[in-house]
Amino acid sequence: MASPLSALSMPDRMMISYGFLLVAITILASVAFTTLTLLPNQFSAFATVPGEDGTKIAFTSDRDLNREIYVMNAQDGSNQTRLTDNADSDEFPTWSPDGTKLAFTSDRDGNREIYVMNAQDGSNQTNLTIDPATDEFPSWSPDGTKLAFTSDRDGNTEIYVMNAQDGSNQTRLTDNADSDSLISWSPDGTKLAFTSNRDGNWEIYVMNAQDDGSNQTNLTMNPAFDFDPTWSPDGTKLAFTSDRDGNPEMYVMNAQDGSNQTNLTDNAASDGLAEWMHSTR
Ligand SMILES: [Ca+2]
Ligand SMILES: [Ca+2]
Ligand SMILES: [Ca+2]
Ligand SMILES: [Ca+2]
Repeated sequence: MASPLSALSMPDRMMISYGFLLVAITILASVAFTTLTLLPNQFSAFATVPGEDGTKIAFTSDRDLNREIYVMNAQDGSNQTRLTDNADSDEFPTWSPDGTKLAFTSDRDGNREIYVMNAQDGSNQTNLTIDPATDEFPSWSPDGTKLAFTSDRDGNTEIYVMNAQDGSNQTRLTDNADSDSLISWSPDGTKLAFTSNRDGNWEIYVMNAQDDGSNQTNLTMNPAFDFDPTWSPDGTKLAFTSDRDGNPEMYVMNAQDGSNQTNLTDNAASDGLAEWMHSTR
């Protein structure tokens, strides 16, 4: 494993200007550039994901000498409980929509796989992917029945879906020689937004989630670095990060056709890595 900085092929200006967002950028970049990176030791706890009802946070820590997944009470950090316990890296926990399960990545079986476990106590840790390639970054469908993920099992980073219950029906949705990653489900579960460099630079795409990835459409169509889409709760808009105006800014656009791409932050500092507030929680 290389260090994060040396492993990343992200343009230097992005790495320098993001500063405090380095940790998140490192995670994103490890997807976008199919490079697995180890985060610096000083980031002992670097990944947080709120539970469905907002009362718990799952996170990753190396406090017990290697990366394990923990949960704690979101309000005050009490009841920090380790859910995984093995000598290899367990990380990137993400809550199922009903808050009962956590999907995560682990290399305990010799390569990166996607696991699920019961969020309550870490029981039933199950390897869903079982493939010698690098399988990572699981993303739950809104109804909790499917997990989208990335894998390089077919030679480069592609997006796949599988049944969340048992890993059956692992289906490739993208098929090209470049990288496809950073998946975001539309709120109704019918579409996936993602980032790809198939057209020569990083762009935001959407595709149908339910019929093997049809209608893959480039929404941004801009020579700059456009990445990390996230849907509005009503499914009509996508927020994303772009450096088209000289430094990373937060943009929104219409999810249907990429129209009305608007810079929301518009300042000299670095802005990005958005998460849209859920209107129904
Ligand atoms: Ca571990
Ligand atoms: Ca694997
Ligand atoms: Ca690809
Ligand atoms: Ca672009």
